[in-house]
Formats: sequence, C-alpha cells, structure tokens
Amino acid sequence: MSENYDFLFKFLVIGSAGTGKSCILHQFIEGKFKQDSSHTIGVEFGSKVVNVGGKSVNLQIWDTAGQERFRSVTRSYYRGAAGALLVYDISSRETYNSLTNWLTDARTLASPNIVIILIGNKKDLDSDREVTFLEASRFAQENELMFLETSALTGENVDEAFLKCSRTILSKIETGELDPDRMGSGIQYGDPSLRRSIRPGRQEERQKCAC
Ligand SMILES: Nc1nc2c(ncn2[C@@H]2O[C@H](COP(=O)(O)OP(=O)(O)OP(=O)(O)O)[C@@H](O)[C@H]2O)c(=O)[nH]1
Ligand SMILES: [Mg+2]
Repeated sequence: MSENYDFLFKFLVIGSAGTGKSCILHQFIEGKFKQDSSHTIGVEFGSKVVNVGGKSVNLQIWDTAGQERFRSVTRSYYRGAAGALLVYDISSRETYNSLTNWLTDARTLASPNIVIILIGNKKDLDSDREVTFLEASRFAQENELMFLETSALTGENVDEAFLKCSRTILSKIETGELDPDRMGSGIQYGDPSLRRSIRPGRQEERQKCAC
C-alpha cells in the first residue's frame, strides 16, 4: 500500500539548553507559542507533512534535550538524520560559542551529508542581542550551513526554517548528491512509484545491471 506522502525525512533539532528548540517545534506543529516550556527530558517527537516544490514530505522531527546530562541519550538519536536545525539564542553568546561542538556531533554521529540549517532563535529579543546577524552568517558560510534568524514567540521564519532545509534535501536527491536508498540516509520514499519517476537514469542503470 502506498503512503500518502512522497518522501519521509528524519530531522533533528539540536543546540544548547534553553535556546528554544521545543518552542520552535511546537510553533511549527501547533502554530502557536508554547507557554511555560520546561527543559526537555531526553527527546520529544513531532511530525508534520509539508509541501515542498509540489512534493509532499513527511517530516519526522526529534527534538533533543540540550542539557549535558542527557547527552548520551540524545546522541543515540542522531543516526540516520537527513536534516538538522542547529539552534542558538541570539541573546546568549554562550549558546553561540557551543555551536562548534554541536556541529561536530551532528556531522560525526548523524552523517557527513546531513543538511544543517543554523537557527538564531529569539529574534524578538533584539534589544538583548549578543550575537549579530553578520557574525552568525559568516560562521554559517564558513561551515557550509544555511542560516536564518527565527522567533518561536512570534512564529517569524519558523516554517521557513524547516522548508528551507527540506528544499535543499529534495534538490540534493534530484541531483543525485543524496541517495535515499543508502542505509542511514534519513530519507524514505512514501510512494513506491516515485522511486522510478524521480531518478529515471539510475533505475535504467539498475535494470541493465540486473541481467
Ligand atoms: N522571547 C523568546 N523566548 C523564547 C523563544 N523561544 C523560546 N523562548 C523561551 O526560552 C525558554 C526555553 O525554551 P525551550 O523551547 O524549552 O528551550 P529548549 O531549547 O527546548 O531547552 P532544552 O529542552 O532544555 O534543551 C522558555 O522560557 C521559552 O519561553 C523566542 O523565540 N523568543
Ligand atoms: Mg526542549
């Protein structure tokens, strides 16, 4: 039986404690700000089907705890993620300074091909800003990350963050840079007929090889 989506992508939300990861996920799924958000214990899960360039994509999102004491638990969820939101808080330089560690973890434990978008959250707290847009965008460029500033409070750029990352994954599938059939790619086909339609060249190759 075919699923009612074209692709499934596994996503991670990572970054230091208190940066607003759970609030971002809640805003994305429920369309409103999560009042009285408390620290995540281990991991939380959310899913949503979005339309990306005419394809329906089922996003399976793992929101991880930022607190150090949960690190060994959360690390075990990294494997086979196709995309990640790496979140810092624009009003906390400390959370920005930890980005390199999070990035190393994501690239080593998830996949070197993981598509990561850097998220400067709490954009609404501009008067308390400790990290400029320019500084973070340079960091993103140097580390081959996409970049957006968001506010889980107002909802600004929250949908765009997930969509931007999904669009990049989809275009990498179309160009052949990402192979959904590779073990641990974090990508699955929902509709089996898509397997043939999206990359006809590869299928032909396979059929030729079968004899
Ligand atoms: N002003 C403002 N506050 C925010 C925003 N996003 C989150 N917060 C606040 O930041 C605090 C932490 O938010 P969480 O979403 O629980 O943070 P987290 O990153 O999930 O934290 P851990 O689960 O411990 O890793 C809460 O008090 C939120 O109300 C935002 O965009 N703007
Ligand atoms: Mg949380």
